[in-house]
Amino acid sequence: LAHINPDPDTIGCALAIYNLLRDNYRCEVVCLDRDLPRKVNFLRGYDRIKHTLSEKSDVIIACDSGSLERLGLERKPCFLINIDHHQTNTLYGDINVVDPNAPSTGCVVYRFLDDNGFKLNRHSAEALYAAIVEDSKYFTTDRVSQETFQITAALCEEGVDPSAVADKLRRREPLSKLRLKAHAYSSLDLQLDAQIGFVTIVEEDLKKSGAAFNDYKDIIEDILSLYPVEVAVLLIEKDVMNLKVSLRSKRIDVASIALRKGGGGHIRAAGYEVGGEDILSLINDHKSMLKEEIAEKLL
Ligand SMILES: [Mn+2]
Repeated sequence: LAHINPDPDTIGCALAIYNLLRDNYRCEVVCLDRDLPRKVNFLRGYDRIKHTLSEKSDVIIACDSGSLERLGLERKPCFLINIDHHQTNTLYGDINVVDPNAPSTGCVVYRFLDDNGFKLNRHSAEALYAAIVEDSKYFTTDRVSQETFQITAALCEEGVDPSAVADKLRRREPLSKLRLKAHAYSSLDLQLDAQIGFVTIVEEDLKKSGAAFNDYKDIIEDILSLYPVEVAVLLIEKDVMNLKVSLRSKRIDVASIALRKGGGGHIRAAGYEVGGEDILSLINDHKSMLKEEIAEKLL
């Protein structure tokens, strides 16, 4: 089971496990969100992802989700194995395999399978490789270690072709996504001597560019790439009267900020969602609130 608002890490992990079990067990791969990340559609089993949980499930293996809610579940429907790497994981499983030091849940899944004597096939290895390179931003995040390379080397031994996978992940983008980036960049609002960079995407930007909601994802990294920016904040209108806020930081803890607002995540990458009456005032309120909270931490 992958989490809602799915990314390549959660889908890659779910498909890796599915591809390993499908021949010998009755199993299915599920994501309760229909908006899947297209860039991983080359992974085996992607076209088999279901959007409802079978009521007859005996075991759920949850991948890359910090909470039951993020899976799209209100309560635990059956025995559940929680495999994750979020700092804010609520340990909601009957078995919890959680390592907040892992750069990707793909690494946690790899170790879990390896420790339990499973031999990976090429399709599982490719799915884990995609999960790891995407979540570690191609080996550039702070939790990347020697072990990350050992794991990816082991995946290559199973037949993964790194440049072929990278081409599929990074060079099949739709024009609409580039147009959405242009809209987003033009909204850039630098605050506190350009230590904070805010970008805003409203429904109209999505419509004008023809982009899908999911296409916003790389934009925030580009803002964080600016030299003086310490914290990048992306505010995006999600559904009607709903605002999704993503936070990325070079050094300060943004997970605590997101957690206080009902969200969660990692120290340097976190987010939350809020509802409200008027999207523009919601955006302005959260910008000034976040500016204050971030300013305190930047001291
Ligand atoms: Mn992840």
